[in-house]
Amino acid sequence: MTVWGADAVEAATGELRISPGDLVTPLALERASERGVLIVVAGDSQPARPPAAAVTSLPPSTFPLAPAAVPPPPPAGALYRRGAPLPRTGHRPGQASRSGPGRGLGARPGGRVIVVGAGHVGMITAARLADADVFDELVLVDVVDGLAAGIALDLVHTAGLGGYQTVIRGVTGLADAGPADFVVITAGRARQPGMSRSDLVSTNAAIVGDVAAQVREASPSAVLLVVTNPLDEMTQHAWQMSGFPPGRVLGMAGVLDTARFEALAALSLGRSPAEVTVIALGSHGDEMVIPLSQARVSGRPLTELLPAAIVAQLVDRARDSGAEVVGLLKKGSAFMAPGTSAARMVLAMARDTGEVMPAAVLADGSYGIKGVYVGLPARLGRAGVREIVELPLTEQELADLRRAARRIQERLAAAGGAP
Ligand code: 2OP
Repeated sequence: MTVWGADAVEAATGELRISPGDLVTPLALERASERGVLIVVAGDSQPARPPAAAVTSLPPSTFPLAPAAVPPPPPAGALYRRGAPLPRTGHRPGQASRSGPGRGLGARPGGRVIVVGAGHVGMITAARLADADVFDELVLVDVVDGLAAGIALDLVHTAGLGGYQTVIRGVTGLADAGPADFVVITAGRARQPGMSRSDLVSTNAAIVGDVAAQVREASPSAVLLVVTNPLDEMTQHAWQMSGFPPGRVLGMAGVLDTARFEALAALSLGRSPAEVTVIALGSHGDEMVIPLSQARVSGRPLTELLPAAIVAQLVDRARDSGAEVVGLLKKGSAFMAPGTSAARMVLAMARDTGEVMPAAVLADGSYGIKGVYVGLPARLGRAGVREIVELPLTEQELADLRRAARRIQERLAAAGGAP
């Protein structure tokens, strides 16, 4: 059986010939429909144009498994296309696969992933990626002598228990890591009690800027995922310093904020987080926007199931969850959910799933926002951000989102454009 992806449709002229039993991915169907490419099953006398409905009616297990070692270029004009449908089956914005990272999809795209920064977040990101066993090689990088190597060795010892074959190394510099398909930047100072994420701006800008410039040289084709705080500003800075196209630089925060809200709402409802569907947008901080118009519990509006005052408390608590963990730990910040969220995004991209996740992306005019990195729904694929997806938000939610973008822009300007 062959899995036909969007790249095959892009390469096809007029028609794409497949064999009975082959699988055509939802994105491929969508592109075929857009490009007017006929999908012809050998032996079929009646070649058919793919029905638009088929794009959303396939189960998630039919999503592309990214067999290509080299990521296909994004289809011209498709990046950041607006108004594309959200996936209707199986996965939800920001929601981890219920079968766990790396399980159940059968995908092993291979390649190399680098995690820069072997602190707590980097360590958990690496552990989740190792567990998923989808990469040929995982390299941890940290300037502290022995730290990355020590954690890498610890993970190597875990391979038999975790059942993974990924080769794992730890080095002190990006130059020793080799070129990668994905680079996750977790390096930087973490918050201490009493600090806001913005207090970290100058310290972390120097670190992130330096790493992004090195990635440009060492991994010129990589997708760069930024995790370092303040997230939105650091992602914009990494984009500028890398010189990469914006679709290949994105930030992880919305997946984490979404997971937190879903967990807290599930506790309030006495339900499973799997039943709660939310997407956290805006900034990773005070201007986080949780559009309640989109919030569902097993398909029912969340606002019908909980009193408004409780929902408001949940939003506040989700927004302040990072600080709540910092306050409890007294030293350092959260790492379990942040590391798991980062790994979740990398795995979605590596497997080219086409999932829509909240991510810090360069706004392209969608939602009336342009030219600044802010949390928006993004369809992710092997080459990074395929498109920004526009959801039908209320006027107030739109206003809140635009305010978040303005505040990020103001902070960037205060920090001197590039912080
Ligand atoms: C958090 O919210 C570390 O920013 C991260 O916990």
